[in-house]
Amino acid sequence: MIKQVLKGFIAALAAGLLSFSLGGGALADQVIPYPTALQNGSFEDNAKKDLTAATNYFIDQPDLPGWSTTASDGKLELWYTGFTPASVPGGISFAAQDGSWFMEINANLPDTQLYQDLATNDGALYQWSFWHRGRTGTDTAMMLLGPQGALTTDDAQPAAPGYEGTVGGGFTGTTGPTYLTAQRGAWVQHMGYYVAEADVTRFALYAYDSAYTNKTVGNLVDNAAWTPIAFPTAQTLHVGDAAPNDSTLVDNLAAGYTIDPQNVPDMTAVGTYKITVQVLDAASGVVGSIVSTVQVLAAGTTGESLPQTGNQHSVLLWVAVLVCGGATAALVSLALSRNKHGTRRRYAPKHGG
Ligand SMILES: [Ca+2]
Repeated sequence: MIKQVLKGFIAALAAGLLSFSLGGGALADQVIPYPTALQNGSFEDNAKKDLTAATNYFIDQPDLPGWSTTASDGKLELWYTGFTPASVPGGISFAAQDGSWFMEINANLPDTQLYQDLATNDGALYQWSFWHRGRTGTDTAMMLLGPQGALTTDDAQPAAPGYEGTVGGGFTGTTGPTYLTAQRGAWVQHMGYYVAEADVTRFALYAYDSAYTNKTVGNLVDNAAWTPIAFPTAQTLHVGDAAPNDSTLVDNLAAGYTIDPQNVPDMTAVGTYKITVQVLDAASGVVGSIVSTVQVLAAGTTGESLPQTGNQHSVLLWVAVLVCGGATAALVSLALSRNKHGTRRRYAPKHGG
């Protein structure tokens, strides 16, 4: 029986590497406890969702699936469409930008962030966006993105040109690509691009300043989004091969985007080449870059890598079988390798007894 099982392993090895992949969902649920997609970006799923009064609520963090706050009291401020605050500013009705519900970034405490932690592909390009509106005048928010953990204004992301927002008359605050402004009169969308620097990224909306004396008042937000745009790849070729095709230098390219690799190797020398791949939007503007890897081996050598396939992580099983005196004797090691860059890890067979 054991001999038959070992024969099966040997047959599998002869046929090629034992390999399978985990889908993004399985990875998020079972390996990293964070989702890859932004949850509840329009705030429609909340503990008050069956109510229709045009008012606001101070709710506890667990009452808004997906979102957390840095506020020490754990409170979040939820607004229903059509809410007309009695006094601040008074007489002005605020409709949701999307659906029926929206938020103030702050509830009771200033300088707080409304955030989610998301599973990300280190090195991949993402698009972020959210809708923003002032409450009493021009409010200023920031999009903070960085590896999971406390974020500061150093993590503020620049908006793409035209997505910084607008300021009203008399505004004296700071302006610039990271200072995302919105007036009271209308919702504006802020949008930009970010290359993930870790396997878990914090997506945080930060209330930087408001037009009101009490800085917890203002910075209405709705309809936040997080979209994968392009993932880097890793591949192995040989000296003398044709230069890698552009299509092999990117994975999961979002619809409407194209790429422009910058420094493709000429395939005349052995080496590991980091290729900067510019990503362009439908208007042919460069929105960001990813870095793909091409390992060039000497002609005739055995390949060492597997190409990365989308948002999946290959799991490679290596089974070393000890052969003693011509007879298969024992299964001596089983090694499991998970490497998101797709580089195969080699395990030397262990010989013994
Ligand atoms: Ca909404």
